[in-house]
Amino acid sequence: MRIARSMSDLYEEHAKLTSKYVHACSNGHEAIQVAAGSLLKKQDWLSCYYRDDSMLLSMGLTPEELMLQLFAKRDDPFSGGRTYYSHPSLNRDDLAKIPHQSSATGMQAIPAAGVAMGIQHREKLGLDTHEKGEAPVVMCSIGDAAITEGEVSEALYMSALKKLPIVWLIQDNEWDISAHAREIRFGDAATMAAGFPPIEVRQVDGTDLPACMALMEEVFDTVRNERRPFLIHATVPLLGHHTSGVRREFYRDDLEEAQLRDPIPRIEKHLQDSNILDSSQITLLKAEIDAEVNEAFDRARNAEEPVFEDLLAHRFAPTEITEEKGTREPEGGEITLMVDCALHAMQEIMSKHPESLLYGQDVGKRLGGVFREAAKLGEKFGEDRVFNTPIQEAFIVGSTLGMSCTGLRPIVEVQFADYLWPGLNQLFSELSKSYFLSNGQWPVHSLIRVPVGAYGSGGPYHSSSMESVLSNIRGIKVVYPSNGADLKGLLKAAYYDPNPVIMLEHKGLYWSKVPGTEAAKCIEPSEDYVVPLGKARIVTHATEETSCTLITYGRGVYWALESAKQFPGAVEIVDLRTIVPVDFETISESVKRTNRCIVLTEEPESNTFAQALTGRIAKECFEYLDAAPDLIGSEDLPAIPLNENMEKAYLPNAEKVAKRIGKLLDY
Ligand SMILES: Cc1ncc(C[n+]2csc(CCOP(=O)(O)OP(=O)(O)O)c2C)c(N)n1
Ligand SMILES: [Mg+2]
Repeated sequence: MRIARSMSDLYEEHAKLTSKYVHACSNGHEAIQVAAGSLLKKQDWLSCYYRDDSMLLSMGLTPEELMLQLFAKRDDPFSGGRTYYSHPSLNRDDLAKIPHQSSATGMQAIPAAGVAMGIQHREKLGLDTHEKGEAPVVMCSIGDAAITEGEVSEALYMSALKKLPIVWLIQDNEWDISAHAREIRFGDAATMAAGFPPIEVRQVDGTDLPACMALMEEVFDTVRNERRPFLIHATVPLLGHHTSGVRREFYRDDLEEAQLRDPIPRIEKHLQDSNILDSSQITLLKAEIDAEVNEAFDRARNAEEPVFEDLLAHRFAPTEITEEKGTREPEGGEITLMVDCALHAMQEIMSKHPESLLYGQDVGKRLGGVFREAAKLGEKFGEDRVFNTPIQEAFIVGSTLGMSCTGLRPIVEVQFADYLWPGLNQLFSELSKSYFLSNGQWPVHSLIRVPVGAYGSGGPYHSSSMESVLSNIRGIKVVYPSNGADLKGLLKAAYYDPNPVIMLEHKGLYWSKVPGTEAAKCIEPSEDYVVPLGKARIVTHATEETSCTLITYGRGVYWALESAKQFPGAVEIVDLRTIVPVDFETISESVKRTNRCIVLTEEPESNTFAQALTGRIAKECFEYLDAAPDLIGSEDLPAIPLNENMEKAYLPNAEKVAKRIGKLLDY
């Protein structure tokens, strides 16, 4: 406690220097944090928030390690200078593990519950065994205002539903930033947790170190043995600034009163009253700590800065699958629907890898997915590996981060692309940034399957495309197969890829029911067949002198094939197969051969991935082009109407595409 206070005093003394990068400190919260942190063993997991510096010190990190992050230095052990003070990511064998977490308040709750769910599944599947009383615990620490975030409720709910081995620690200082508890909440964290009865709730004066230690020891011990969730509501005063930028004197009117609850004089008095230390020993100890902290401060301040090469490291974790391998069309292979190619790929993955799991809405054994895309997987692999979740897209997406940290390989489904939106925050704030911001410590193996696209009057909320939004989330890969063979090969490659991968699967192609999409069903490739992410496929080669390249993906491949029939030998169709990373090499080689191109997408044209790609081709292939690259997409409208004729009119079709090909070839 004294070390943390000495550090924050020093930061305040050197405010000009230390507030170059924003930071927050634990003044007033030290006792509960020290009690919690000191119980974390190396098998445990911590998910904390920006005010937890005392917790980090008490779990075994040094002041210098923390200060290297304060100054965003190259040797910052958490992020290599990429993220703020007290935003730890740690994957070391000697200390509790800390997955990456963002600065978004409360958003660490779902990944933390995901870790606990991973631990639970590993125990159920027999992948881990523990000595009695040594089983791992996940602790997730959150501020009192942050728990009102909706995603926290999803996480609490799942921890209650599944009885996960997690300790929720709520540090209640009654302040949001400047909004006070009186304005923004009724009751407190304990009131809220009462709505989740399987969570046992405890309350403690978070300034009373012996009381905090006793409670924490009891709770940790129970969770290690009984494997069930707890929530601890600790009341604390906020003594320091909200952050170095938002200073207490701007708005606080309760500082004098808060000061009376300072946990440090309280523990000093306790030490003296109990004859553990006398006042001169305390003074001496404080002087020693101050000297140590000062030295650490100087070392951290003068440490090396990151260099340019550091900036570009850890964009994506390297994958082993870089070549197409296996047999795409095995002899005697059967023509198989696209949806079944995926199902068979899942079966093969799950048979081979006990660490793989499938979860989402309705994927469990009763239905096996609303498209029957997971049919029989529940029966085959059991409910510890294939299971239904509540309707919680944020949890479905965000929990994969935690599951992946435990060594499991989650495959999840979001029922329709239109319902990925509630999960987008986790994808953007947590999954996509984990590998980069943890300086390579926490890649996220997460495969998210999403049925997408319009056909057969799916209507406005079951038909949307969303690859452009996804392609804007840097740090994830986006795959979009157009046929069963590619779906199988890409699904395998995506499973082995140590990055978050979104697999967009067009519902209209699943059964090849839509006229013109028969080729989506094809001979099923061999079990070892893989298609590397980021490699396009040339579907038809142009042989005519005057020709064009038609770049597309998903459903677009079939509009392209149909329209190209009117121009034999003149259209080279490139099926991208992967949106991110895009195979620009294949695109530009083709465009350089044909000198004309069209990009075709199911999305409305404006502000899309396809439009950006058209611009890139115009720029990078300019000298080879005989005409401006064209772009074809859907009508620029907020939704896809239900009515069959309106849906048809909204989408591109072979006729519309053929007209534009004709125009381009005539140019
Ligand atoms: C999603 C999100 N919204 C808003 C913010 C801005 N913000 C940062 S800290 C904070 C207050 C959080 O208060 P609390 O959870 O009680 O923690 P305390 O700082 O009091 O310890 C807010 C609103 C944020 N970081 N993330
Ligand atoms: Mg607060």
